Amino acid sequence: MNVLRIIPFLIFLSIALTGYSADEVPLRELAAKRGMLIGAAANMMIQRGTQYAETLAREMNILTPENELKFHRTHPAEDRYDFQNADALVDFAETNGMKVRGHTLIWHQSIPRWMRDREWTRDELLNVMRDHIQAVAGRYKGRIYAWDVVNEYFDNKGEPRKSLWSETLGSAYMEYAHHFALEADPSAKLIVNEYDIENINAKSDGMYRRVKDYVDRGVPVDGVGFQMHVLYDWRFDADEFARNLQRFADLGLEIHITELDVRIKQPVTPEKLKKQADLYAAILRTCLDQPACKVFIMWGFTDRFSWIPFTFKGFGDGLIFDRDFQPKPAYEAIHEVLSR
Ligand code: 9MR
Repeated sequence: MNVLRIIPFLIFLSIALTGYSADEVPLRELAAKRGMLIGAAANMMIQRGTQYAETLAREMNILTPENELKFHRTHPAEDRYDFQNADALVDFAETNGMKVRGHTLIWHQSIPRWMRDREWTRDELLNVMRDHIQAVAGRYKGRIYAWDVVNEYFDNKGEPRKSLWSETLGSAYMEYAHHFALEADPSAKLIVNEYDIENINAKSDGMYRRVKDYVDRGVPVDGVGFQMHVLYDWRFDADEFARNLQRFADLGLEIHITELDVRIKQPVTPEKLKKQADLYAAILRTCLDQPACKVFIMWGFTDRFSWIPFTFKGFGDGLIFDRDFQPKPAYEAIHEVLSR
């Protein structure tokens, strides 16, 4: 038999087996044409999983280290920093022509034991903050597209949340952190990252007042990060979301969707996957319609690795590739929106 004649069959077979057609234009290419960054949170599977690494590099043009830049990981002892894993993720991104979002310099979580085990004076804690930001943001100077300088600063009333940082340094601790970050890496965009601020509510109003005050007083800030950990049957109000984004854009700030996932209550059905896909598409459309919305990042990309099942019992499947790295309806929906 002529070998050439079985080539189409082999191609068909490989598509049938992998489910993925190499002809399909990757998301990152479509996003780039729209002047947008599309990405995912990534973990150390970049070193252990070929399919993991390949899918990430093929589809995304930006990544966020899911955990490896957090305080307790990079700064495990007072006099010791550890950048091994963070370096690997930043190197992986650069090797694959991807940008990196830095997550996160200061957070009320991920405080290492050495900090929790003692009391701090204001001056001491301010020094810890400055040293940490200089060390971490300084190490990656010029290589980080944007930093979530402070993560989850607000409580649900829109006031500064009680934490070691706010209780020792007062609510101005976020300003200090922004000044230190600007000093350490003048080229990184400085972002205030938060959850549950999609709608116009007390929390997003608090965010608005705070960043407007920063803009008015010249405190360095470049944008607002909308995490968006949402439910598949969330009653998404695209108009309200668009109006909310607009008020931040009107301050001259960028908008980053930073941690989107759309969790499904088990069992998963085709109807739920369709709702999930529609929601992904609608959120992306709103972002595309807003010139200030430059970044669309999901909190992972394969259902094989996600924080959701560990945190929300009975929920899962929140991402756009399934556990076997096959595109889900949500992938197709995003692909279609970006192709238009
Ligand atoms: O997905 C992250 C999970 O692996 C970590 O155990 C957890 C605690 O560090 O943080 C998760 O990521 C969170 C992110 O850093 C901030 N916004 C909420 C995310 C989900 O909890």
